[in-house]
Amino acid sequence: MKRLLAHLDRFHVPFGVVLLATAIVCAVMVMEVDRLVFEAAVGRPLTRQASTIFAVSLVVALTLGWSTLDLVRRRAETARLRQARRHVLSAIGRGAITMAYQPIVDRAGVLKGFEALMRVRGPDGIGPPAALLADAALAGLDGPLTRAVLARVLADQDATLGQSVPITVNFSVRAIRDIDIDWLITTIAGRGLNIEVTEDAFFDDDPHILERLAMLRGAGSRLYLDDFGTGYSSLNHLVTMPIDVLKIDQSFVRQMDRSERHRNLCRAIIDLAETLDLDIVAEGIETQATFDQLVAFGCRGFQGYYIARPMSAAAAMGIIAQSAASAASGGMRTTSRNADSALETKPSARRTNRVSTNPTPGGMS
Ligand code: G
Ligand code: MN
Repeated sequence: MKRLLAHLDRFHVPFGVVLLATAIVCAVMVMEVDRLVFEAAVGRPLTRQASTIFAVSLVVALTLGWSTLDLVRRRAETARLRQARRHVLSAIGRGAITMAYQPIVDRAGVLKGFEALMRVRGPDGIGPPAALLADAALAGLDGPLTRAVLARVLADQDATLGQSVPITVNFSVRAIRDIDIDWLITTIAGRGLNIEVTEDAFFDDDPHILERLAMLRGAGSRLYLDDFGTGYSSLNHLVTMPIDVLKIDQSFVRQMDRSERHRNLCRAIIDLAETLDLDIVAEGIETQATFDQLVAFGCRGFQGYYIARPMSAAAAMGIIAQSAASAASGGMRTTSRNADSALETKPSARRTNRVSTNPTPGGMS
């Protein structure tokens, strides 16, 4: 059967032909059934020839029917894969990958860095990357896509952002597995580029992935564990894996204002990070109340629409320049134990926040 399917596939036998053959065999089978029923009804002994034809045609019809279905399924899969591949390669080829940068600040509103977020330039403007990421995963093109992202980030650093402010880049497990590790290490080392991975990077304890993550860390990248609390990792991973920073998932943070359970959960994650000597960033902060609450819990990094929306490299450059100017004029402390007074006396958080409420110049969320 496998060989028959392979032949049909190899010679690209049109479905029409396979279907026609199936139909003819089915017709023969129905005629034979009809004859057998008639013979049984009139009490005539069943002829061996009729039973044999019936049995053979039944087997052939089932085989052909099954092969047809399997062929249709496999060809649809191949077509989908080809389409995904074309989608990703053409996006890379025509330079449609662009980056948005979302600030991460400390409790005093002082800029700590940016998360680089992929965006895709299309005919209707700049859009989210979800479809492209899904197609890259399907077509096994995570590596090339991530290389294109890194190329964009490097170009943005060279053109506008510089290397004074740390930037985190998101990596899928497949990208970490597929990408040329020597190239990656040379590319990110010394450029202030950090790596954000989700918990599935540690899910199967793949020694190859862990080894690569450790190498990147050795080269100077900080390792962020993204969407913490939503993946599959066991708490054991937090102590055995090479991680520097936990990022509390935005689905928890966004519910803090409404739900005491979520507030408690966020506080517990912050305490856990503190206990394990990990840095901690909350993402998805959308309100002042959430921000204040997280400050009270001892959170150290803050990211979300309330702080600033993801923005173009040019707009991010503006924030870096403002931040450098405030630091130079002594108007900004990098550590403060009292967030409220820090916010009153330090305009940086509000200034950054103005970008969030007025996304038009560089807004790319
Ligand atoms: O989990 P990850 O870091 O990959 O999520 C980043 C995504 O979340 C980005 O696409 C970004 O636009 C979006 N995002 C960032 N901050 C906020 C926020 O405060 N609220 C919401 N709803 N989405 C946000
Ligand atoms: Mn992320």
